[in-house]
Amino acid sequence: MAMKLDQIELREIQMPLISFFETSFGRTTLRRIILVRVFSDGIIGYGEATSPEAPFYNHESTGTAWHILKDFILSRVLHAKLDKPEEVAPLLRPIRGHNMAKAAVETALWDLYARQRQQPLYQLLGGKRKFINCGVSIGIQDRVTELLQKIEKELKAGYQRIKIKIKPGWDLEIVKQIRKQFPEIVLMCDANSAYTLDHLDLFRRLDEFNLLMIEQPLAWNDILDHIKLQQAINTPLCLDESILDADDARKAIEAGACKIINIKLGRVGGHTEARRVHDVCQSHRIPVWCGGMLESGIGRAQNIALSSLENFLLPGDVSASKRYFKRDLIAPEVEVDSQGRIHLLHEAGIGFQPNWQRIEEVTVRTEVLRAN
Ligand code: OSB
Ligand code: MG
Repeated sequence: MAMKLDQIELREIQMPLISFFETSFGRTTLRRIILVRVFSDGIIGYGEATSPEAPFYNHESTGTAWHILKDFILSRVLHAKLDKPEEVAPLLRPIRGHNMAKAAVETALWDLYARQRQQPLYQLLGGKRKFINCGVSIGIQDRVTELLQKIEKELKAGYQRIKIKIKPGWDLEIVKQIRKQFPEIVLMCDANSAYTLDHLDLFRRLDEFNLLMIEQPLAWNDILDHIKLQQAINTPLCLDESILDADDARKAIEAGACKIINIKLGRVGGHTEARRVHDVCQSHRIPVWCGGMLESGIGRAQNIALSSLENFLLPGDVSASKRYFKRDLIAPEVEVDSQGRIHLLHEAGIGFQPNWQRIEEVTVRTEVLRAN
């Protein structure tokens, strides 16, 4: 059995963010992240549950992911006879939803599989890129002057695209001020479902500001109203929260609900489904980009591998470790070059080595399940 597991370990780590990250659904200051390790014959694979601390982005949280992993996922995976990581998603299909919990194990098994073969994960996934193009996501600030300063700093660092978070009361006027100071930059905004069709007039006015796209303006589980909104404006809509698998992507595209899709490993349940979403989009000529969930280095490295696929045609939200944490959990830390690019590493698996001493320091609880 290619992937006979000896042991699976869950670990909750806690790391403060360098500065708070605020979206339309709230402010994050401390990340509570679950790391997964899968052990097979001396080789270890690493994954991360990207669930946020509270269920305000989707229904998942650090607590629910821990529960679903510990009580339902670990034993199923530990006792399954798996040959390939593609078999993990079908094995976990009876568990409804909880894609972020599932993806933590699924991506760890992809890392393990790649390390067993001594091949970079990105190559096993079919990625061809030598580097990935990076943008940044900048949260809601207390004052617009602070936002303008942050944008300036990220542009100087080389990032290729600026995304700002919007919510009612922090939208049109903010975009206006950004455009006044930075008329030409590649700019987009992400609403995290803060609006309804009652705000149609606002979106018509945003149309004048040459935004690359507007991400998830309407409800987290909606397709129909996004179709209506996309018909009413020129700016491309991008779906994030609403797309949970390749079939959702196909339906949204066929219906005209969006022109771009954000792919997140956690939201779709891992690499196998992420690649399916990528392929469906590619066959419809819909560009994709890789979203982020304020990941530690482990999840960040997984995102980099995914982003190497061909149809990741737009800069993603995968950026340098130092934007989030004083010290990351991997060596080397993720860095971006002066042109806003992250270069793929050629080591086996996710390419980065976990910094074990650092991981121990930030661990707050551990759960281990052993075979026999
Ligand atoms: O919607 O893309 C989002 C962070 C937390 C929850 C949702 C989102 C985000 C981001 C940050 O935009 C992306 C990142 O830099 O990791
Ligand atoms: Mg988003």
